[in-house]
Amino acid sequence: MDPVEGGQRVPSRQRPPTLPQGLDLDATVQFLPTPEAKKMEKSPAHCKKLWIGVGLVAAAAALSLLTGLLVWRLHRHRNEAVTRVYVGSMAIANQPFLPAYKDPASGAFAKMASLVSQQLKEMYNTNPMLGKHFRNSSVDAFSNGGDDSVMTYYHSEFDIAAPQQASLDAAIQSLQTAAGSKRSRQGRVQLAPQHALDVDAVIAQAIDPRMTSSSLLIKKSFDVHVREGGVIQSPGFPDSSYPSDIYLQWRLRADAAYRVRLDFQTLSLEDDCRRDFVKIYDSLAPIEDAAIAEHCGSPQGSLSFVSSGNVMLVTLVTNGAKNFPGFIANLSQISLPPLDCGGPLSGDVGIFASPFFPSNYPPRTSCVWNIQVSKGKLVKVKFQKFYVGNDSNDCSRDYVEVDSRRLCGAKVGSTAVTSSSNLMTVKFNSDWSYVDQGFFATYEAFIPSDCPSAPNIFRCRNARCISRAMVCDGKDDCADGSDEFKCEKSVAMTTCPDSSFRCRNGRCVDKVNPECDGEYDCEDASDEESCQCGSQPYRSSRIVGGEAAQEGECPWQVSLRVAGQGHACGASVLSSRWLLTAAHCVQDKTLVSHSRPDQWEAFLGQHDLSRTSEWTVRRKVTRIVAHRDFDQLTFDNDVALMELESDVPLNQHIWPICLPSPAHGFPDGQEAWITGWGATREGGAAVNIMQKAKVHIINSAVCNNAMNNEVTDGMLCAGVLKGGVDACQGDSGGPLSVISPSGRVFLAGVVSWGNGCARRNKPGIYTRVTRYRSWIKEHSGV
Ligand code: 4AZ
Repeated sequence: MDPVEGGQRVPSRQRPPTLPQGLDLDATVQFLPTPEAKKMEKSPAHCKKLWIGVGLVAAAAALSLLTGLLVWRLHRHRNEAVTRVYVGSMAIANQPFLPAYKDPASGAFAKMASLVSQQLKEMYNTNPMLGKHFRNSSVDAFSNGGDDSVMTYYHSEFDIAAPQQASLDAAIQSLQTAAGSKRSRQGRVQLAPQHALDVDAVIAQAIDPRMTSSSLLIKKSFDVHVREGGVIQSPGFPDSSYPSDIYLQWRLRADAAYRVRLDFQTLSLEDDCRRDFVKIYDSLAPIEDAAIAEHCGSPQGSLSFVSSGNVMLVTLVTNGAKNFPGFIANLSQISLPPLDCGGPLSGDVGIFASPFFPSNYPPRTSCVWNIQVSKGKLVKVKFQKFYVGNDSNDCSRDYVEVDSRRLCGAKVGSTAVTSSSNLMTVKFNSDWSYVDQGFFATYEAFIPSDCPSAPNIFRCRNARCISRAMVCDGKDDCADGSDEFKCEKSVAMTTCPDSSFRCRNGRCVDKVNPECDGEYDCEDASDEESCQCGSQPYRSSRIVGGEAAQEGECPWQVSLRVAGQGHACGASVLSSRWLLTAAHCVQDKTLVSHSRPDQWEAFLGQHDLSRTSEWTVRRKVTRIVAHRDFDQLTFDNDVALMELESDVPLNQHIWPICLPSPAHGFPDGQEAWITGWGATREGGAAVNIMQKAKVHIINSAVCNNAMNNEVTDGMLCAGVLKGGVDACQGDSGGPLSVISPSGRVFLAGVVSWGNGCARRNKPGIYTRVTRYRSWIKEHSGV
């Protein structure tokens, strides 16, 4: 049986009996005997007395019957039997793993499954509580446990009166501890010698009740080997929303001595985890202790998971129909050793990170780093990023331990710890359940100094003590530069070549587009900051020559409307407060003052302009900052910011696009997207349904040739030179976006101008956003 068909429910053979016919509350008031009624008709005085007497008796009878019935019902309800399902795993030490065990339809599977079921029954019979209430067991899967052992995944059902569930849970728990450790095997029961299974590491736990809801109509399991890679996806992805009321599970296996790696490209479900969720387990059974992640909505942060062994289970549960795209995830296997984790660290500076950072660390992992710096110096470790499980007092689950002091939870900003000698031991530990992104740390040696600990004293890196007033005064008072190192002024003086990214600490990174690419390229992690942007929950494969976008595909696209005129321009969401548009959209016209904020309204989360949906947010505009050097003739510096009256909630349908750093490159020929509600042909009208079209970045020299040298350094050309695809009237101010290799969407341009629409050899001209990155920061803080 499929494991999800069990669950906590009333078993059909033990339904409470229906009440005897007529024995309900209405029936009880008709119990007056008919002969007495006839007597009452003969004598009116006598009759009245009789009526009162009979009425009292009847009322008393009805009351006692009602009370009795309620007590009976309560009692029955309390003792109603429910079926409780436990899922579990156990290792069988004396059996080799046969490849046929991977196929639930094979004879070998059936034979082994039958032995395991018998073994389970015997085990339950050793405990009176379990033996009495046990109904049946079923084996769901096997995996290679290594060293001539087979890992078995099963579920067992018990029928029990509702009030006794806790005792049953306790009995199951005791079984787990008795048989679950190699040291104590007193709970282990052997079958007849020829069938004896050497059972160990028994785990059994109640299943997540959301997985056994009776409303789940479709229940399916898929067995996938990840050796050759591949993908798994929710049904219908990306063309249609996933169906409702389903339970699907993917049992993922890697070769022995390999781990399973799962990387979600897209994960977008309903926001309410009680209804729809994806849950991932470090096991082939949905054992709660082995749950390493649960997600609903459009989660941010790392969506890469690595198993501790060679199996992983991905489950999808959906309830009730709503329009969300679902997920797609890449599969791969990675060899178990060598795990890049722990070891000696020498030298006076260095970096280290939790395994697979910035992907989530695997469960059941421990690493130890021994840092040794030069004699006479101390060690300072700075955790630049720290996301290690939940914060708790004792940090007993996932933690980092520095010289016996435990750290856990999420730390905002960098956290520093120092040693009391030139040695420092850093341990990392993850337990079986719920993983996290982990940490990224730098360490450095420093010379201890005996500067008085006073707020007006600054300790230089070389241990000199200087007055704090001398810090950042433009003079190297420490004689090692450390008093001038982190000053805004000195950082501002650091310039990097055009193509290289400047970290906040002033270092230049010579890597193509390092910002928000998931790798830490700056020691201060500034290249991976402010990266809550550019994720496209509904990505699928009029603008002129385009097609209708999917609802939610461009959550940064905004419709700007002028009071009384409807849609006028597009814009992009930069944050919950700020939009970016074109300066030419906000210039005063003869009849309308487009430069006045009160003339505008912004519509966010929209798809069809003819109607608002539950995702639409409408906001007044309080401030417009148009570039002061916007040139009405040349359209140079065609960029403007709009501040919204109040913050908009960010969600799957309203989300900021990533702003590229000044050094971000959008090479010639690169694919880019234009979106909006503008005209679908030159001279045509705006449309209701958001359109999208694919164009390419066009070389500036080629473009200038085609556009009479009217293209400035602040402009970027994109289009299709043979014509037919272009932005058009009404698209102005909207985004020209580029999807980076990591999947994030960056704003390359703002729709600005063109020679007509979609004409041959007349590309569209866009404001080059990289040129205005610092202007945006200066005026909006984004
Ligand atoms: C406009 O009028 C407009 N073909 C926008 C883009 C282009 C032309 C006109 C580019 O809003």
